[in-house]
Amino acid sequence: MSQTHFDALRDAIISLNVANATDIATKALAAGVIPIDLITHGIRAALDIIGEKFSTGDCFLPELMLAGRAADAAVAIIEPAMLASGNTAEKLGKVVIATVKDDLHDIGKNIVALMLRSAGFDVIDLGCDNTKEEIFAAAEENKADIVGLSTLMTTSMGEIPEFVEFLKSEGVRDKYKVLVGGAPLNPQFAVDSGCDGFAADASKCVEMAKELMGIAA
Ligand code: B12
Repeated sequence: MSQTHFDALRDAIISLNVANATDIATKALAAGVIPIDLITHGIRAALDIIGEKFSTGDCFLPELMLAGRAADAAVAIIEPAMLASGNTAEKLGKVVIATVKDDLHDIGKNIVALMLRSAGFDVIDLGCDNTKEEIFAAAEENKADIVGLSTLMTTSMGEIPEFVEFLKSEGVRDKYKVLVGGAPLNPQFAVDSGCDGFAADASKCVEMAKELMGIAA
């Protein structure tokens, strides 16, 4: 049953149809589809297909932008349902989250921020294209427990080990847990970069953030 909604949302985004994407997201929620499943199996599935088409030259930047817009519109519909289903009373810890320098991809990072908020974390979202100095300043200012870093581009991955090195040079490496994610990353990259954790999606990010805070699942 849910599969029909996932497929419809995926197809609306692939067809770059913002109105259909929001309409289908609204109807799916009304039919009782679980919000995060709609994001994973509808929105992320669609963007993976568009990304593949882009890399094979079967679609171009305008299509990428329109697909991103349709995905954002669907996430905006799903967001209140996710927050409503969450445990927002108890604060589990403070997370400063950011997409790294030179990277403008934020759809996945926004979903991660949303899931963390809905799980009960306080989240300060710095948006895209943040230097390590900006991220560090925000972590200090907000007394963060966890710094979440996102990147979707191989060309920006190097910002992550650089951030960890920067923490070391400031003598505060152990003050923060560094949790990373984004399509080109993997657990080994996180280990090699000196991070504390990697998560492949928003649900796993919540599990990992709880683990880093010493909270039992
Ligand atoms: C949509 C999109 C865009 C949109 C972004 C809109 C936006 N507001 O984000 C626009 C059109 C702006 C764009 C631009 C570009 N893009 Co683009 N884009 C994509 C696309 C199709 C989808 C990304 C996405 O949103 N996925 C859906 C979300 C839900 O998934 P996600 O981001 O992976 O996030 C999940 C997990 O990774 C994880 N996660 C994410 N962040 C974090 C953080 C933490 C802390 C944790 C724990 C977990 C976590 O949880 C998330 C939720 O489950 C990808 C292809 C792809 N399959 O990823 C290409 C892709 C990333 N883009 C690519 C490219 C090349 C570009 C451009 C350079 C194109 C150009 N010629 O200009 C520019 C770069 C601009 C820049 N400087 O950043 C390449 C990157 C290749 C590479 N070398 O790495 C990709 C892979 C396409 C491809 N196959 O070639 N893009």
